[in-house]
Amino acid sequence: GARPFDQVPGEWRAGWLNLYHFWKEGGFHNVHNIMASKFQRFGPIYREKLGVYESVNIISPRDAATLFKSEGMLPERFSVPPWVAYRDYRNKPYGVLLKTGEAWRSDRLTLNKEVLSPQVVDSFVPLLDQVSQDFLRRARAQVQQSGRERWTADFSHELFRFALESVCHVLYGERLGLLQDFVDPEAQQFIDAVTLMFHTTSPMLYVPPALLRHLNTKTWRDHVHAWDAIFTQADKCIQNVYRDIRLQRKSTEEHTGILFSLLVQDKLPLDDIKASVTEMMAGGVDTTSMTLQWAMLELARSPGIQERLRAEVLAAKQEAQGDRVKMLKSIRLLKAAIKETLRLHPVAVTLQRYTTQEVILQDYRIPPKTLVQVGLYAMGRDPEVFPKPEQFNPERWLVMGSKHFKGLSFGFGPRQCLGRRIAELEMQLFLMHILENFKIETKRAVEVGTKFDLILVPEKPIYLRLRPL
Ligand code: HEM
Ligand code: 2DC
Repeated sequence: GARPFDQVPGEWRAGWLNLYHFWKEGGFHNVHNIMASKFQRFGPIYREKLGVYESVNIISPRDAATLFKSEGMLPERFSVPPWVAYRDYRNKPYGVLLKTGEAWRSDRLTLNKEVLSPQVVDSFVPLLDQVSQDFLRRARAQVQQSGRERWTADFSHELFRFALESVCHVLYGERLGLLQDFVDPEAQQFIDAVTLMFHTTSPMLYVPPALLRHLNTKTWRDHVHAWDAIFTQADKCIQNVYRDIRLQRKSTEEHTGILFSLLVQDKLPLDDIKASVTEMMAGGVDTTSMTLQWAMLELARSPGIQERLRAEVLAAKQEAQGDRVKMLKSIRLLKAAIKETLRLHPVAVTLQRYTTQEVILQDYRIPPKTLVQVGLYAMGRDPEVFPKPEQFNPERWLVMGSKHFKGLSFGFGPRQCLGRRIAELEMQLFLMHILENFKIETKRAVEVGTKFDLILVPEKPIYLRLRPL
């Protein structure tokens, strides 16, 4: 029979002491590297306890498969304590991100139809395409202004605005105008609030929700302010659409957008719609923008790969005669390049599930209700899983023998990323347009490390250059 749970390697007896060591190692910004070195030290499975939170950590695609195949109908991940604490503190309803059980499932099924299903995602293409076109216009204007036939910058702020504009266009069917010269200060505040919200989450990640309020630290107060700003701004956007419907300012044909469909369908109570739409608006800023930034850095460092992607995009364009929906069906290598970017630079350091039954991982018996984490960052850089992991090589996704549970950047199963299709389309369209029009360049030698700020982000600014073809 399999080995008992108690024999899983690791240091899991002294939770608070571990948390202290973790903190001393600069753990709050270094979770990804600490995990990778624990897999080095303990092997492909280890047990850990930080504060009151115990977990089992795994790295192999086979174990991930075992975990996800046993997750059942109502999968649950680690609920980020400060996020729960904020909602309880302000008496706000949870959206799908934090709901559990049947309540999660019924909201999620309704949302899936409007956000994730193949029938609706094609209708996002023109909305997202417009935003990419505006980014191009802006890039051309910047090139003009520079007088030097190029635009050199740290693109993170541009990409934050691009990402928020994109997600709002599909959510609300309306433009915010974030790619114009004048940017609404409230929209900029929203962007800053999301970054602050993530940044203040990580130091409180292993503190139980009830304790956070009572400790009332500066980090907690900043966190509350950040969420307040997020909810206030999202509420304004939601109210606008809601008012248009009540006043019948827009007809059903004319109006597009996820929120509109959810409101007219009337399947979810308004408060639940609001909660999940707010989560999507906030979830749509740092995730895709940081991934695009990493993607451009990787392409700038590999001019040969960039040329091959450009050739693919230009051929697709010719064949589809500019029809973007058609083009999106023949850009295999570009899609692989996005997967490859997320392998090296995942947004989520881990995926997590609570087991609902006993599972066997690495021949250990893991009891029900255990938090199991898949070390996504560590897996992406494990030479056993991805030969020569340090090489950015999109083609590996096209030739790999078995991709079984290796492409997990958006999670897995019914609890996977709700924004996945929006994110993928948004990133594909953006990169298509950039590759059609610009060369992406950088100083060849730059190495940029990773920092954990709840999501994984570049540890320092990335300077890139766009040069018209
Ligand atoms: C959940 C990754 C963009 C909204 C998740 C999860 C991951 C993830 C790994 C957890 C999945 C799991 O536990 O199996 C990413 C990546 C993105 C991205 C890599 C872009 C590069 C977005 C966008 C939105 C969004 C654009 C909003 C439109 C959400 C929501 C959940 C989620 C609401 C929770 C879903 C639930 O619990 O039912 N994402 N995400 N994400 N994401 Fe994303
Ligand atoms: C952070 O140990 C590290 O997509 C923790 O768009 C485990 C953990 C749990 C949930 C993960 C989180 C990590 C990283 C950020 C994720 C989140 C689930 C959804 C969220 C991956 C790995 C994210 C960024 C959402 C955020 C939506 C929010 C702004 C409303």
